[in-house]
Amino acid sequence: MSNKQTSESPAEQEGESNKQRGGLFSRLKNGLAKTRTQLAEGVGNLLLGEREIDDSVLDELETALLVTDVGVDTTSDVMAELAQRVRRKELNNTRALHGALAGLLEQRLQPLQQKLQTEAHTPYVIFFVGVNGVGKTTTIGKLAKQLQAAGKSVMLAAGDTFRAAAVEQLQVWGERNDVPVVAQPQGSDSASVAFDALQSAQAKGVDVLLVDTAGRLQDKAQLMDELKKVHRVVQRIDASAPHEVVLVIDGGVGQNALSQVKLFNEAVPLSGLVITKLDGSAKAGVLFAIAALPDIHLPVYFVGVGEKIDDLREFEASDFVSALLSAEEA
Ligand SMILES: Nc1nc2c(ncn2[C@@H]2O[C@H](COP(=O)(O)OP(=O)(O)OP(=O)(O)O)[C@@H](O)[C@H]2O)c(=O)[nH]1
Ligand SMILES: [Mg+2]
Repeated sequence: MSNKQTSESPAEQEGESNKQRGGLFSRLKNGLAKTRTQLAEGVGNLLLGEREIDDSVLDELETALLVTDVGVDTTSDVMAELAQRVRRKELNNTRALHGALAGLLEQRLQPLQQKLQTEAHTPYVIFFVGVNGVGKTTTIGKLAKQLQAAGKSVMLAAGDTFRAAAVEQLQVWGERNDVPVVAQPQGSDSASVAFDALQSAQAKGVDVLLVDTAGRLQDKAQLMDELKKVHRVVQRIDASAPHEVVLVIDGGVGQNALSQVKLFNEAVPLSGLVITKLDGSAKAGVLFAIAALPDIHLPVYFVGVGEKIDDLREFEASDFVSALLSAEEA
């Protein structure tokens, strides 16, 4: 399955968007530098030079993949496939091995690549959930701009009524994008904010309602209870809502992301993911672990590659693997 877009925009526009793509690509690449360096160190010159493949090359590659948090299962699957191809003489040197590795990794991430579509309902209600500090509020701010640029009207709901300054933080993003923010004072009922917001969004014919939620309450059980309540209350107005529940994950947390996926998915059924901070010291391998989850299949709608408003991009498996495996230069 490929979601490659065929662009029909005029050459000039395309040049502009390629330039932007280039900038984001290099940021992604820089962000993945740590993971990439681990890979490169582990496999010597595998990613750069061309030499014969022997057992030590394969051993080094296996260790390198494990170090980058790709996960035991993915690593052993990938290594078994590569070893078989080497035995069949299909891969004759490290350059060919590199290409085969890229292909196998991309194949695993391809199912995660899906676009967020907001046309099926009006208003299209999207909850953003996740532990504190992962980038929920920032992602909402960035996404509001992208949706507007795509011609959609947007409203924000300040559902994090727990943390001091959370409402103000969302209001700042609202002002920056010139979109309405529905809010109540700190300490109010989060479900009541979401309820008000959905009513208002319906009345105004808003296309997309982005609902911010708390990352921390007194304890985890309370946080999950609150999410369930917001979910329930919103359904009183629109039984089909929320249309998406997006879990935001900090790309630096490694395997811990898996327990966050499971934990939140038990409280409110998730429909997609955003992986933030891939410009930082991301443990990029965790995407493979997410892709390999046996019972939960979630698309990665976006990746965050910085704190600024334009630092959000759609996840593309091939770009991601290229950034991961590309050589140090350039
Ligand atoms: N470098 C980098 N920083 C990010 C990214 N996304 C968010 N941040 C930063 O991470 C910090 C936390 O972001 P928030 O959006 O406040 O996170 P949150 O999930 O809303 O946090 P709580 O409201 O406390 O639950 C802020 O300093 C953001 O600027 C990203 O993609 N890259
Ligand atoms: Mg927040």
